[in-house]
Amino acid sequence: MNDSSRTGVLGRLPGAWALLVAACAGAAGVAGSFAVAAFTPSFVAGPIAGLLAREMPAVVVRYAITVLGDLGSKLNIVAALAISTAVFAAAALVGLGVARRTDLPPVGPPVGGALAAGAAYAVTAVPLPSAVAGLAVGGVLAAAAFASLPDLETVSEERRRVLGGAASALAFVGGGYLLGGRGGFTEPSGAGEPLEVNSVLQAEIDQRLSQAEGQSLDVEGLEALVSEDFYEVDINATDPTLDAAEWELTVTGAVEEEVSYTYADVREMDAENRFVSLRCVGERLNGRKMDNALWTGVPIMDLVEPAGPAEECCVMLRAADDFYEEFPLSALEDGFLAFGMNGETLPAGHGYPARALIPGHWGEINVKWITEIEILEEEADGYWEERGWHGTGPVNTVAKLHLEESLDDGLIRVGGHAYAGTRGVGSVEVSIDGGDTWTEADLSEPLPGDDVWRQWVHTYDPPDGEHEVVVRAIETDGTVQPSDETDAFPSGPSGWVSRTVEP
Ligand SMILES: Nc1nc2c(c(=O)[nH]1)N[C@H]1C(S)=C(S)[C@@H](COP(=O)(O)O)O[C@H]1N2
Ligand SMILES: [Mo]
Repeated sequence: MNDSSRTGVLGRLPGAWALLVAACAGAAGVAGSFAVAAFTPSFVAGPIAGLLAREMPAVVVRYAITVLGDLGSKLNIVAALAISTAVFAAAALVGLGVARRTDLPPVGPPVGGALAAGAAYAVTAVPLPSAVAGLAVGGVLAAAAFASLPDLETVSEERRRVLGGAASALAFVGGGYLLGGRGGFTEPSGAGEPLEVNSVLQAEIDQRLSQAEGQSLDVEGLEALVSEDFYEVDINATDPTLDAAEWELTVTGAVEEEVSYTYADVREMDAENRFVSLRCVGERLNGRKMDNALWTGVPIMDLVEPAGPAEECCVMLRAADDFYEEFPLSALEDGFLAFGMNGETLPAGHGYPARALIPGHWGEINVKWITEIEILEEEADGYWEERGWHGTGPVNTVAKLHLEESLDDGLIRVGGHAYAGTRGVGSVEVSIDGGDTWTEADLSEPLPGDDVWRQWVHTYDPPDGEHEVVVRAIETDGTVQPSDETDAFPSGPSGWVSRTVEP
């Protein structure tokens, strides 16, 4: 590299080319962070996405949840990726600028890289992925410099720099995507692995899972009684990565004496298996945020009672992701602390190493990654209640319609799932004339437990032309689910699901 080309490398870079090189460096920095951290809170975009979701005005978040749904959380992640890229690109631009001003091209890559690493560390507080992000930013700047060597003469100098930057960024992004997609260099966490329990409990898990399989209606396209793909709702884009060996759950607040439990303590207690269904208050009426699993864990009061809780009011559950929800102590009394899901340790996304399950209540108080049970003497607002929601009470009853198919003989089959919390689903009724007349649907046999959904199907001979299919659940005590339709905000969706069917 001779002296004049070195000065040319970073010294006289025109604005547009510099921006392109910086953008490449920014993308490479994000890829570098992802390569090491994968999609965890150590990935630079993770905390930024969380910050965006937390600090965004409640009305924007509500719009994202109720109108955009899953698209909302995708946009949140895209925005966080864009911000991370921009921050790294800014670091790269400073590097390029310093190189130009000082007329010392070799300082560009280290300056840009160090700034990027510093920014990543400021966001994540994790050294290794931040350092790799910085190396990637510096690497692209260096590649841009290298590509401007005079032996690549057929292309103009600036274009060579951008090509060099882009080629190296592509390598970083590709490599980062592959490595990060495989979990990066994060330690295996123990989440979602076979649950080691005693043989009695294991036999019951096997028996209940096969019972659920056997009782699931044999209808293709209808999700089984144990969900294959259990929905996830989180305040953050990334799941906290907790180490069970270091995890502790503490009972605090209005108690005679604070008590803490390690994971080993919990695993030594008498455990049970329970089917519990969950439904999110923010979902659409006929949405997909309702599922069922077989959970293994301990009654939550077995952990709370030794602390001597005051008996008056309520409880705040707090979690490692800074989520917190408050509800009456009476609801906690039926609560469960789960460490297993369908025969495995909890998957990271469902609260590893442990979560609360509060039967019959909206999903949000089923706190994942739980770390603290605080007994309160006065009511307080939880995370979502501070944002205007009323999602701490019992779920609304619903019968969803997700399956609609024409059978060979001209008949039509509709089906779905019905859930009524601890009130239980007694029957499901279907109308094919917009609600004038009703017929009872076929139901799956009830699974053991008092908070479990049921499947329903109904096959009928359709009238000519378009008709309105309506479905409603009847609770075990005969109460017909209310027909009035309400939005998810603030107290959860309610109403009869209907669909126009054309034979
Ligand atoms: N720690 C923590 N717990 C949480 C949440 C969260 O964001 N953080 N989301 C809640 C909400 S809104 C719902 S609907 C349920 C969903 O549980 P799942 O993700 O296992 O389906 O978890 C609840 N528990
Ligand atoms: Mo939720």
